[in-house]
Amino acid sequence: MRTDDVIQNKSGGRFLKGDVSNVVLTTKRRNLPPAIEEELRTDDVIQNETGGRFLEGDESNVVSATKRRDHPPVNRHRPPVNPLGDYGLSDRFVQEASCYDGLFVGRVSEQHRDLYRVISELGGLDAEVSGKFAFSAVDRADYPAVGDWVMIDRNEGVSGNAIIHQVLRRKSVLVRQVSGATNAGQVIAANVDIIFICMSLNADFNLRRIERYLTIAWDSMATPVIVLTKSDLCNDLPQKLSELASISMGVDVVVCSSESGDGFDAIDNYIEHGRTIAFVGSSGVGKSTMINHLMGQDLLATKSVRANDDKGRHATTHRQLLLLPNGGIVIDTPGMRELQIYTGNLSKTFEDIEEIAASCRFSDCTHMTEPGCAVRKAIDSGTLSEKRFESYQKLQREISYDGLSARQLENEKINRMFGGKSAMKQFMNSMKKKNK
Ligand SMILES: Nc1nc2c(ncn2[C@@H]2O[C@H](COP(=O)(O)OP(=O)(O)O)[C@@H](O)[C@H]2O)c(=O)[nH]1
Ligand SMILES: [Mg+2]
Ligand SMILES: [Zn+2]
Repeated sequence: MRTDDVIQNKSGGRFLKGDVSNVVLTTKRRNLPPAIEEELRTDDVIQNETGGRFLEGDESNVVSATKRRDHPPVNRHRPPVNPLGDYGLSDRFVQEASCYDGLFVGRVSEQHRDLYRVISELGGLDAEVSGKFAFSAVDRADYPAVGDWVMIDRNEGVSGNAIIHQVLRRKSVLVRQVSGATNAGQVIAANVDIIFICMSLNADFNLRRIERYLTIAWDSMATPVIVLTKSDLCNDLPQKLSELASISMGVDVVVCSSESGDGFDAIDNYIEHGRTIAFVGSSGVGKSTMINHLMGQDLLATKSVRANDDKGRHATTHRQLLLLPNGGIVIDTPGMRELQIYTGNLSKTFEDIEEIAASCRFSDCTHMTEPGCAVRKAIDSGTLSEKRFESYQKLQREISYDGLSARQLENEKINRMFGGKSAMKQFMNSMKKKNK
């Protein structure tokens, strides 16, 4: 901490007292991990000054601006609009960003291997992570992903790539397991509010796949919506919808066609200024076509589908974040051939099964051969589909941590952190010595 920071901090504290935005800040701080808490403390005034700049034009500002009227007027010389507000920069990120003196906040809009496209207040920049960042990254998931808010060293595209120094805490993150690797998560998109789980109403329609997507969606902290595409190609919609109803508890379902334009009124209801929607689903279901429709132009490449085969080849090759002309943000993703689950929230997706299982005679029933198994009974009587139960079991096995006992979980954590128990003991001992 530099000495001028301290002085700023002291005088800043006085200002903050009368400022309502401080109340928000104090409340928010409680949820911050210790490391960030530490950083915040030294930077109160910067919060007040640069933080204010971002607030203008931000939707969350509407509330605080009203509150502020009975307080000293805020700086009138701030730019009247905040372009990053359109990209979803909310109070939460403004507060965190203001901890980084001398850096600028931006949102990752594209990723091409190690090169990122970042939208800053003054426009788009090519960027890469700093050496220090790369060195301290433990996991692939620590790296910036599309949708992330990052701190960069410049605001304009002068002299080479901008340098990304920090990824701000994600409010939601959509992760999938990288094929082959154990426990290596790949971030599909970050800071997403709504996930459109897209599935076409012809050959692609598959309930088990929707369960898969729902499971990672619920775990991401974003809200899933099931979007059934290509309704123009479907002639048994009622049948499909009733099948879907058995697995989509509590999730909105929208039926649409980019061909006829049907259902886009319903899609529009989810679009809102500053809100981010990620489109996920198999390749060829029509994600990019939908986004083009919403953009009002053929911005994204789409692939024509071969006759009698709705697979289509990959047209979307990378994830991309776009601003819709009337507000709202969308993220297009390439189709994922195999969607493995990194972590997932099965309880939400399979609420029905867990409810039935609650009346099994044994609380640790595996629903295989135990007497008094309510799940088996439900399957036998036809109230629960065997297929759905199998899907539940399969996903349960895939999820690396779920289903492990508390002790196994603890061991798993130790393995991840230290590489094993003896390594942990060594580490503990060396810490003890140091503290003497
Ligand atoms: N019949 C029909 N075809 C569609 C519709 N939406 C997309 N397609 C076609 O499906 C193919 C794949 O679409 P695309 O947007 O590239 O799928 P993505 O891989 O999910 O992005 C393209 O040939 C589109 O023209 C639709 O609503 N109806
Ligand atoms: Mg596409
Ligand atoms: Zn049971």
